[in-house]
Amino acid sequence: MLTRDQVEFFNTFGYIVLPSQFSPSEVDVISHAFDDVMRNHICEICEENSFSDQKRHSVVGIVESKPELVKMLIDDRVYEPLTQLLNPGFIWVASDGNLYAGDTPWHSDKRPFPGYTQIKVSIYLDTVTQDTGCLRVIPGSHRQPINDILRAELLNPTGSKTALDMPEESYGISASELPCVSVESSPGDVVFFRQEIFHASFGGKVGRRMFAMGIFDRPTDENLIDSVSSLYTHHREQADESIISAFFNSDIPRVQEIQLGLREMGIE
Ligand SMILES: O=C(O)CCC(=O)C(=O)O
Repeated sequence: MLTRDQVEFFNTFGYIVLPSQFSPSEVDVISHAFDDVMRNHICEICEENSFSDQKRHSVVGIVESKPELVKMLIDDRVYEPLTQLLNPGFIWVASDGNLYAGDTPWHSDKRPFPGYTQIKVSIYLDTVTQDTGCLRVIPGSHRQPINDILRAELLNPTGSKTALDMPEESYGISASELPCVSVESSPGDVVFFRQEIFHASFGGKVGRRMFAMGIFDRPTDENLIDSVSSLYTHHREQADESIISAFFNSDIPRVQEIQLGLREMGIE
C-alpha cells in the first residue's frame, strides 16, 4: 500500500518509483518470461522477430501472454497502489514489451482530460540511471496549463510528432539538458507514472529492456468512452487475438475486475 504522502506526491508530480518491490529470484522469473516473448513474437514496429539494434522492438500484449507477468499485475505490490491512484472501476488498456534502440524524445503518451487519470506501470529489467536511459519526467507536466505550454514548445507545430531538436530552438539547450527528474530504476523496482506527463530517455544502452501496462480510470464521459474504446481496440488489433481474448475471459478475479468496465463500455 502507498502512504497518503506517496499518493499526494503522485497526484502532484505525476510519477512515483517503488524500489525493490520484487526480489532477485522473482525478477529472474519475470525477466525470463519477458525474454521468451521478445524472442518469439513479431514486433509491431519493425515487423521482424529479431531485434535489429536500429529501431525500438515492441510487442503488444506481452503481459497478457504470460501467466508469470499476469501474476505480477495482480500482485498486491502492483495492484494495490493502482486502487489508490485510480478511481474504483479502473480498467485495463494494454501492455507492451520493449527493447529500446536509442534515445526517446520528449513526448507525452496521452492528452490530459480534467479529472481523468491514465497510468503507465513500467518495469525496467536493466538498471537505468540518468545517463543510461532511465525515464526522465518533467514533474507536474501531466497537469494543465503546463501540459499545453510544453506541448506547444517541445513538440513540432502539428503536435503529432515529437522533435528532438525543439529544446534547442526554444531554449538554446539540447533535449537532454531540459530540466527534469531522472526516475532511476533497478530490476525489482516498479515505476508508476501519468501517461499525460512529458517524458523522455537519454543515453540508454541498445537493447535495454522494459515492459509496461496501461491502466486507466473508467471513462464516464461519452467522448472519452469512444476514445478509450478505440485505443483499446487499436492495441488489441496489434496483439495476438487468441491471447487477448483468453485474458479478457480470464477467471482470475482481479483480471476480471479490471475488465468489467471494458465490458460495460461494450467491448467483447
Ligand atoms: O524508456 C524509454 O526510453 C521511454 C519510455 C517511454 O517513452 C514510455 O514508457 O512511454
